[in-house]
Amino acid sequence: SMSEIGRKNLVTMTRYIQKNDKLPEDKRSEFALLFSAIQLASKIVGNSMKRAGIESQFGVTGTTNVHGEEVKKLDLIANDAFKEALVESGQVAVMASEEEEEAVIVENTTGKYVITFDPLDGSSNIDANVSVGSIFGIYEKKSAGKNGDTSDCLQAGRQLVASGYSIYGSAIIMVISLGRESGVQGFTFDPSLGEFVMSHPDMKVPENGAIYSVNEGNSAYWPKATSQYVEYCKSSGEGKKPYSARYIGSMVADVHRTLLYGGIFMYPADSKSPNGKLRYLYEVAPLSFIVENSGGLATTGTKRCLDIVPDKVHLRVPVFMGSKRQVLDVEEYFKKFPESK
Ligand code: P6P
Repeated sequence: SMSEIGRKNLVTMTRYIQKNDKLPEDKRSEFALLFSAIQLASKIVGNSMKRAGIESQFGVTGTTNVHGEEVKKLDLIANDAFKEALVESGQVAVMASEEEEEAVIVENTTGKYVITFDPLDGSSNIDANVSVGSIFGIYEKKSAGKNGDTSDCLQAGRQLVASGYSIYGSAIIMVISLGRESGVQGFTFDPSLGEFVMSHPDMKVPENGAIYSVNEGNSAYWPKATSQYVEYCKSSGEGKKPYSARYIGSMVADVHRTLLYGGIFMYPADSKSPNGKLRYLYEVAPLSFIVENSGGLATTGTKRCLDIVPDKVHLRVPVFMGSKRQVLDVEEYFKKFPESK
């Protein structure tokens, strides 16, 4: 409605980026172009999600991705949407996607950025209408050549210059961080404006939370540190009450809830999956950057996630992330049972 458009102090994502004085001038315009591409891709994914049932997009294409997981049509739509929008932005030299076996080098570009992304994380939940999301990380190209190189994707999360996620639920919400000094901001898509408008300024994960989020179906395979910590979550005594269990099974939804309500999200290593399940480049590192820039922590149990230097595009790492208190407790258990990893 006209009154909407005339709304005062309308902070769109683009305005937020262009006015962010924590960023040097040249970065602001480059980031504005990058995030405009990510917003466009997110709108395309959000739309195709809403239309999926109508256009019978549900169901598999009969192909599988590098991880042997059935690929749903929406995964392909999402991957194409992100790749096309990012290349068109003119800012990207290299892309690493969950849906691409190898890093994608963008030819004939002056782009200086490297984007790692999971275009549609949690897609196994789509048919059940559970919230799913897109996750992205932004690095600066480090390789000397004119074109980017796969090595540009293999940087520690500490090197991220920005990261974020879109979550497709009752609304499309984008949560982003342009670096530690900028903190974490949330934006909600307003269809009447076609803009992502700031809705969650300066997000801070609660220092302490009473929610634990883990797939307990794997508990028979956990190392001692993990099983002892989860038992602690359920215990009461010395003023502690049992934590609530919440597990959606869609990482973006579980992490978004953890950011807002506090507590801890875990995908531990176990004897079946010695490095856990979640992938470093486009799930763990970008979300660890968000969690840490909002005052939380992210650990593998023995090492802060952002300090890991990945050696391959689809590296998996164990992850415990969320409220500082809970993550420090986990690290205590791994010190107590050092044989666990
Ligand atoms: P599990 C979804 O498939 C996903 O990649 C993440 O979004 C989610 O956190 C995890 O896997 C769930 O895995 O083994 O608990 O079903």
